[in-house]
Amino acid sequence: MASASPHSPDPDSGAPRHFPVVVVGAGPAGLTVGNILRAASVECLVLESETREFIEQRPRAGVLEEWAMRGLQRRGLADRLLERAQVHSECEFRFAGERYRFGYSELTGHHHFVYPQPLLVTDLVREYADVRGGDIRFGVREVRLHGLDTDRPSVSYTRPETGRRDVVHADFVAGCDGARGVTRASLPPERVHVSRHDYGIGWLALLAEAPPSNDCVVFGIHPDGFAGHMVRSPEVTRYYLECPPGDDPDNWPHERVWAELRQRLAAAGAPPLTEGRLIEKRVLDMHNYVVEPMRFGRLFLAGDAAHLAAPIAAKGMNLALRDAFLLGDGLAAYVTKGETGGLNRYSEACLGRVWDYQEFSPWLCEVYHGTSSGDPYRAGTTRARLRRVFGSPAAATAFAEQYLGKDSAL
Ligand code: RFL
Repeated sequence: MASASPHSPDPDSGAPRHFPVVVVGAGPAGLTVGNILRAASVECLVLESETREFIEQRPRAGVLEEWAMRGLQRRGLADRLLERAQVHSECEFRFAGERYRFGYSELTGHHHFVYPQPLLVTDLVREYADVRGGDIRFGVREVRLHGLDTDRPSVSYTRPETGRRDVVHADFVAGCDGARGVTRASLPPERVHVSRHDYGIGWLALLAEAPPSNDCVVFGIHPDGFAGHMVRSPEVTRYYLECPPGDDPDNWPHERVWAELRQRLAAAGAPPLTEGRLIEKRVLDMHNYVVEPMRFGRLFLAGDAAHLAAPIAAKGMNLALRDAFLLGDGLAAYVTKGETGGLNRYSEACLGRVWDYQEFSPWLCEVYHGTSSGDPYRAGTTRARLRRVFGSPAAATAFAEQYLGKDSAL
């Protein structure tokens, strides 16, 4: 624990404590909400099931949209990001043995920022716990939510050190515990609607201890299956390979991975792939979902807890940050000034953008996978989409706007 609320009893006394906000989950969403609240001098408690070391190293996303970076910057959360992130302005499609550069910054004036998620989480934890004096408990077990539709909800959890069960009272609970958390599961099924889309494909997600093999992101569209090359850092590169859903990563030994990557990313004049040890190899279950509304009583869901976007268009962390900006600002305005507007509008304000990105994801997924589907009709429509993006300035600009994410002043 980093600090105790001055208004609460001794945390070890066993007496229930009260926080205006309890945040479940210390990912990008939960830590951003916590940081916004601490900047407004609102007491909050963040509960995280993993250790600090674990969350600071968990590899995942890497691409931040420009509005998300600016939103972090406005809240004093982007100093290290701005020093260390790579700024990208192009991506590359490879198909039929050719390379096609797509300069999205030239079309829109906006960029992508490449900053690995573990670095962002490290920055956010440091700022929340060490700089802004926020209260955070790592390694908690069996988190349970109670009385969400009352004015006095509470959260109980088991402390890792003692095995003791603690109860904290709250005015609000922020459910930021990701796709496998408990907060979404606490919603009464009859009060929410969950929409789901399964892509029917798998992706082998790889991290290679190797420098990038190209100066930008590459999408390899190939009859044998999609392959992706994602820049992460000068030492580590993320790759993806389309595979059957539910495939076993053990079916993909080092030699097979690199042979498939070379084959699917091949194009005239392309630099050779720089191979390296594979430090992560997992098969992703490619699906999306959206929970509506994102609020139930005193519980507000944010990030992957509320909506999932398979990493096809690199949107998940960006959406998690957008929710967190809206929720953090809404909670701070309510607790410090009694303003209810932000919280009342929260779910609707988030869901517009969520559905916008959800719509783009299957569209792009079809561009990646139509050629390898074995269906000549889907392969034909994929070629038509690519021809349009590279042949029509209007289509190129529309694609660039969706790929980069809409600009917004959050
Ligand atoms: P997170 O990051 O999953 O954080 C949730 C936190 O809650 C904790 N937790 C609990 N804590 C207490 N009690 C419980 N019962 C709990 N259950 C879970 C977890 O340990 C964790 O610390 O959710 P958040 O904050 O909503 O952030 C979402 C993003 O992490 C996610 O959308 C992105 O990683 C998705 N994603 C990408 N998004 C992008 O915007 N750009 C990308 O380039 C990108 N690449 C990716 C990705 C996701 C990937 N995977 C692993 C699916 C690449 C990959 C491979």
